[in-house]
Amino acid sequence: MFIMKNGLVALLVLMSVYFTQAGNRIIYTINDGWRFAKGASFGAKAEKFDDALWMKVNIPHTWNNLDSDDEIPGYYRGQAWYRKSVFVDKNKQNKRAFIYFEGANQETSLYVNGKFAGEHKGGYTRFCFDITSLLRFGEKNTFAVLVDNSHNPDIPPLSADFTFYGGIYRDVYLQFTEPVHFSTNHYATSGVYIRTPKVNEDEAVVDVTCLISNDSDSKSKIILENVICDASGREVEKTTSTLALPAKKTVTEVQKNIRIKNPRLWDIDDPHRYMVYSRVYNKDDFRLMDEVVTPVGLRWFSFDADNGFFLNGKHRKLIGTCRHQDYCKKGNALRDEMHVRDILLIKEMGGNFLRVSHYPQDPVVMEMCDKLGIVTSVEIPVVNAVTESQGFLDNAVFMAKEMIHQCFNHPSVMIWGYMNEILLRKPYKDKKKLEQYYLDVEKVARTLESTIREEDPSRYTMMAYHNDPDSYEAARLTDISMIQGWNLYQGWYEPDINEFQRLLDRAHRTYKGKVIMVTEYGPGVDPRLHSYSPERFDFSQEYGIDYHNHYLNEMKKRPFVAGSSLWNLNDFYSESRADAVPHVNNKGIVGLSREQKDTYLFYQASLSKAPIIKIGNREWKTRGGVVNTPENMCSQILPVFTNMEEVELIINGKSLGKKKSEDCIAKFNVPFCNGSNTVEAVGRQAGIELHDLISVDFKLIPSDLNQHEVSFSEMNVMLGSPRYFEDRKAGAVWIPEQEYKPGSWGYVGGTPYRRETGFGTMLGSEVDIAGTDNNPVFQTQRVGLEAFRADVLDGEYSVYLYWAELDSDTKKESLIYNLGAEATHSVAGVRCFGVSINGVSVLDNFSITREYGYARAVVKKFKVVVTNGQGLNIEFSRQEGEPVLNAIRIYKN
Ligand code: GCB
Ligand code: CA
Repeated sequence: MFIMKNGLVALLVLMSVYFTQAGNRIIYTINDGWRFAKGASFGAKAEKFDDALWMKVNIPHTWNNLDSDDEIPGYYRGQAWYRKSVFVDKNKQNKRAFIYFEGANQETSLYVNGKFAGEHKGGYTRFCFDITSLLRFGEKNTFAVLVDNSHNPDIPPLSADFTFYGGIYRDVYLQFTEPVHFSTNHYATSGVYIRTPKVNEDEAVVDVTCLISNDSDSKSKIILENVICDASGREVEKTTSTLALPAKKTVTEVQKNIRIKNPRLWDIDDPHRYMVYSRVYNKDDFRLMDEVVTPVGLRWFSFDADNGFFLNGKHRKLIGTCRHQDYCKKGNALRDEMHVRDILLIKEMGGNFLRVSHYPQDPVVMEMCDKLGIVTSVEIPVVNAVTESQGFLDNAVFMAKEMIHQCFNHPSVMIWGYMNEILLRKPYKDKKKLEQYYLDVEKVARTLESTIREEDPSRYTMMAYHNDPDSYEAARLTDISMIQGWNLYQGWYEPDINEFQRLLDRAHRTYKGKVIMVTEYGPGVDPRLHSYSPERFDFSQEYGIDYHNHYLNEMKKRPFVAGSSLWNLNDFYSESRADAVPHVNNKGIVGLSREQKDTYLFYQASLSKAPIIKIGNREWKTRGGVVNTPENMCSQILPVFTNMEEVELIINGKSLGKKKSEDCIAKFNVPFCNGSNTVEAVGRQAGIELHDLISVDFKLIPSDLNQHEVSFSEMNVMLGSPRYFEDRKAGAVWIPEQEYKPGSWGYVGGTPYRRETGFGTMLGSEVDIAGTDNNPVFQTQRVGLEAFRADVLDGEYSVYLYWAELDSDTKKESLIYNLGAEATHSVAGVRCFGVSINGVSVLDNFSITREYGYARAVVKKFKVVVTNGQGLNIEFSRQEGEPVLNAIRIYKN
């Protein structure tokens, strides 16, 4: 029929249909509808097994995503099983069949129809098994997968500040090919590797290495073709060679010196990707047997110890983030789209660098970095410590090889990393043993370094240290990698923020010839916390800005700092952490659900080339404060983040005038009224006008409780605290304490609770408070207070008193992730006190620990009738130790 109309076209159409069916590999995910059960399940690998009562899950899946919600310390680390019946149709009968796991943490064994198919160690790299001989075609097949995330001393990481989620948490695929195909058994890559030994503006030289397997019983003659196309799909170069493939053998063929004239380079601002179509044809009938497509970016780059990073001959300061594969309530089991969004966030922020930390991540992450022009470093998860065993070394080396081969073709990758803060956990105090341990760490480092350089001499190597240069020198680790990465937290874990730049200068002076990057820096920021007197470790958004502003400025001043990756793009779970949000590391510039903190907006304004204007505090939607203007409003500072010179701010239709921005921040004193407020920022520059608009629900709390302009309905006050806290689940506003004055409200007597740390005393506590998701309400306290008074009008009130004992009964608790420094908690002893409200004793001989123990949230609600203009007077009487109060809520009924 076709031939009658147009013979040639019809023939082409028929041929291409035939080719796609016969030649192209078939690959699809089998993510959905697995049966899952935790625990060692006897017989679960068998073909016939009753899993009908098992939970149904979809991959990506982890069994630890909700473990941080409960109070039970730790998370499930052990075995679990996944089972699924998979129908494979008859058409695939004569093909080779493979299964790919993009990642499963951390030891995996697969059984197909009851038979062992393969196993893999390590949680962050891809693996593939040939299952051809185990499959039944035209029938259902049983896949049973055993995954185990138990601690294994031979598999990195041993310990780290993140949760080692167990599960098949990345995509699983089935793949079918002809018996002659690009190899699948070389570190589970596509079997095609692309090198660009020479690239400049005039010419690029490309070498394509192809591994081709002949799984059939007879020898085969093939034509290998590599076609390079530009981004528009136009063919640029093409090479072919004829090969003889012996039966049951894999052959490596390198097509060398493919020249591209005037190449369009891969660059940060123009990340142009060529595509290489590698094809295998049957020599006899020109039938397409297999095809693989690989991106190639043509670029050259170098790092210089004094002048930093150069891409395609141009100096570029690398500025970006680290990232964990982690999301609110999902753990590490993220869908592709979620990974993609994260990389977009970096690009939209103006970032040009991603430290893929602390392990290789989903393939789409790397693909996005290629597409968006984000330079990357990728590393294996050798973190905190090593095991002195051959097994550990072998696994680490294997992981490095997997990483290199699996990420090899990504133009964005320019650095391979392999150790992070490896001396953070020193297993020995004994000097001799420690020296022996150092020798072993050094051996692991040197072996990894030489492995990486051998596998890929085209890129740089990097190791990341924490601020303990003496130890790294003692272990002879400072000279091994080509780049030194420094993870620096001065002004966070350590008190003096200015130490940061001194340490940088010291490193530059001391380690001559070494390229220096700041691989981590960052403060904890709980997006719900604000403070107008920000200080270290208060987790406020405002301290976050001060810290990042300081670091960014100091790095910009130093050309020898080749680049930086702030810690971290996103908040992430770390089971053993106790911070403002329990089990969560809050150093993200976006939250667990990707809400943008002020720190993100600050970077966006600082790094973006296009004009940008963003009102800060935009996630602080329910805001509050005490009346402090003659017009009965509350004036609070509001930052606007912008790279425009001048901003005008308009509140509820009234202009507050213009302000110049400094370090991309313009701060306004904004008078908020009770209820809903609209805030608009306007930037004008060179003919453009940009607007940003937010709305704020403001809860005004009167200072003078006897006036009628602003009536009192409720107040939530955190004692011993200068912070503001938004309880997002209740839409409630918590405000700082103030001292009582007649006619108003506040505390009488006492001092804010401070804790001892290795670096002096700090406000509040950082222990996790059990029984609440509002840690900050309980983590500060007023010690030795005599009373809390509020001169409210007559009426009925609910008074809620909030307590948590912050003094533990054990003297010393080493913080888990304070980079070595030790913190102490003072001993509570016996604390007993009485509480009376308006002269009536409501609690006597009250001991928090006797009834509730240490660090548990306690809220007691009292109904109180206020008459005769007496107001509220809550008095605390000392019985043993000092009385305390953590917070108070007064609510008019
Ligand atoms: C570090 C670690 C990182 C931690 C971070 C922190 O130096 O490399 O894994 O999460 O500090 O927040 O303490
Ligand atoms: Ca994926």
